[in-house]
Amino acid sequence: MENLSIIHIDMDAFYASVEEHDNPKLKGHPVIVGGKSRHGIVTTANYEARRYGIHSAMPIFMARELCPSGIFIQPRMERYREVSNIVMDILYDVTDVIEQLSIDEAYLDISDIKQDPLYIAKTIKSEVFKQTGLTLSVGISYNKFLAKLASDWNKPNGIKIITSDMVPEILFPLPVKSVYGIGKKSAKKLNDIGIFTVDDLIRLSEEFLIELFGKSGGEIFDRIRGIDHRKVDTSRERKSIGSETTFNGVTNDMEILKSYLREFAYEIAQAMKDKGVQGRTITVKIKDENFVQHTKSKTINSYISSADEIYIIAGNLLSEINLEKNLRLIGLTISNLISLDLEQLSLFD
Ligand code: TTP
Ligand code: MG
Repeated sequence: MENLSIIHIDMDAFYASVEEHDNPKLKGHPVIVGGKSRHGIVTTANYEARRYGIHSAMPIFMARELCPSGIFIQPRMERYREVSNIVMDILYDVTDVIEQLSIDEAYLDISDIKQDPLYIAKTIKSEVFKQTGLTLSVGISYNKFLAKLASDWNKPNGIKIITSDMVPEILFPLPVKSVYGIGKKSAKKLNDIGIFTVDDLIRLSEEFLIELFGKSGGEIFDRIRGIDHRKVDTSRERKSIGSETTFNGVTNDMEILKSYLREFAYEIAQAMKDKGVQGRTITVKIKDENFVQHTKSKTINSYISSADEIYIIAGNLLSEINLEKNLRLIGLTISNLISLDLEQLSLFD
């Protein structure tokens, strides 16, 4: 059997689920997250609200007409980023070969891990649920295109494996727009010549597709046959810099914890200097004696890079963490980075 080496994960109704989790009274009601003004649009809706036909990018006023009893909430990006960081940290515990596609979506290449892919997927799901109370959907396959298709298959809270022998059965009935690389315009081009499904599309020659779409025609030709050579691209480096330590034993001694944060702050400041970046989100992460992880983040308005500034914010965050339980681990990261070079360049734009 082929190598099921790619996992794609996607959080379920992400922003809406975070809102439900933080305010359980919302559970069971249609929840719509989006800009409040008349001209605002829906960023996402929970599955209850989707039953009314509400979806991302729909104008809010239209969503209100479809579902007057809906609960409309303004996005809290900082909170979503914080949860996203926890999820990504869990993925980085599995492997470093990760490509984060958006705030709630990532590919993992698990070729080097000697565990059953299904077991890895279940571990990710249970760990994410444990640490965030949220569900996600996981797709497993032998390439990126199929893994992403798979994560969408049993949403929400799904797991789906696509093997090569399933490809015709799964791909052929799909509308052409489900194929990665076929956007709205290309779909229209195809529909105009009577091609609606992958089953229609697969009858076209590679030459014809290249004629129609240029170079990407060849990729589409391969893709609908279940072939996709794209690698999980780790070059989009994680936009954060951090350090963490697992203690030999456990501790909740504030002075000891603070001395770690001070040391991390100096390491981070040095690394930022080397890379020529500044940042404005500071996150303190801890793992308690029961292995439960907590994070506290603060985003400030201005970019900072000095060890002292980082340390002061980190210390304040630490004081907000409940230290009744002993800790096994403490970590500090800075994210929301900008490159100083880029900023200087942009002055001349
Ligand atoms: P998605 O993963 O596309 O959507 P979702 O997580 O809300 O729902 P599901 O995956 O279960 O279908 O996007 C992730 C988040 O990104 C989403 O919660 C809100 C945000 N988003 C926008 O801000 N604008 C958009 O147009 C879309 C599609 C998403
Ligand atoms: Mg999602």
